[in-house]
Amino acid sequence: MRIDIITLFPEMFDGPFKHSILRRAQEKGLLEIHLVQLRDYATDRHRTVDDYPYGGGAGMVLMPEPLANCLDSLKAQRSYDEIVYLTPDGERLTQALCNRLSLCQNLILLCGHYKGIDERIREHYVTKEISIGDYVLSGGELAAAVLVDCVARLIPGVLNDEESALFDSFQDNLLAPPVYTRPENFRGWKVPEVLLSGNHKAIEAWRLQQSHQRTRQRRPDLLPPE
Ligand code: 6GU
Repeated sequence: MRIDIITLFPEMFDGPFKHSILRRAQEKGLLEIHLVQLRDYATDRHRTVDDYPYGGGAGMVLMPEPLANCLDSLKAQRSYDEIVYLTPDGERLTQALCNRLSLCQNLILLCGHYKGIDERIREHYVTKEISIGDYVLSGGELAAAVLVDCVARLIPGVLNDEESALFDSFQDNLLAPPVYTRPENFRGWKVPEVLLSGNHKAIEAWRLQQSHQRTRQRRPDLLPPE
């Protein structure tokens, strides 16, 4: 998968993609991330990318021309499955949406800032608008990093068997069960007996029961209506 991230702050991505699973995905050639500096597509000598909103009000708006030039340039080089705009008024990012996005070959992630981007770019270029939750970030960059992480680990070949996403929280609308490692007795706090039993059927049943109990207690909204 190739992901082009359009941003005014490419340095914000210096950390998140250089470690662990995302790093390995890139080293294996399964994921290619390109950071595109929007300012390079400005057309005046001050390299201006934002302007005051028509009708007044606080904050600046990203101008349509640099955005359109940038998007045209990318679209001329390859075709994209989706042009995603990260915005708090978008569709909520869920595991189901991540699963769908992980099947894409080429994605553009467009990070807004200030009061957002000119509406005409949303109407004429953007194919999907995504929010990562009901709170407001200063810009789309952190949301884009979250999306890349969630999607990349679902690309076939990125996770090994031990890391398999099949048992993650949300993969079947259930929260994951608790996990334990050595020692068996830590400060008198014991690991549940069944996990030491070697009885794989009993362990599976316990994990499923714990998943249901956790989901009922913490996220009843995930369960089907009774
Ligand atoms: Cl995608 N962008 C911003 N600025 N804030 C957010 C968000 C996105 N998702 C949740 N809050």
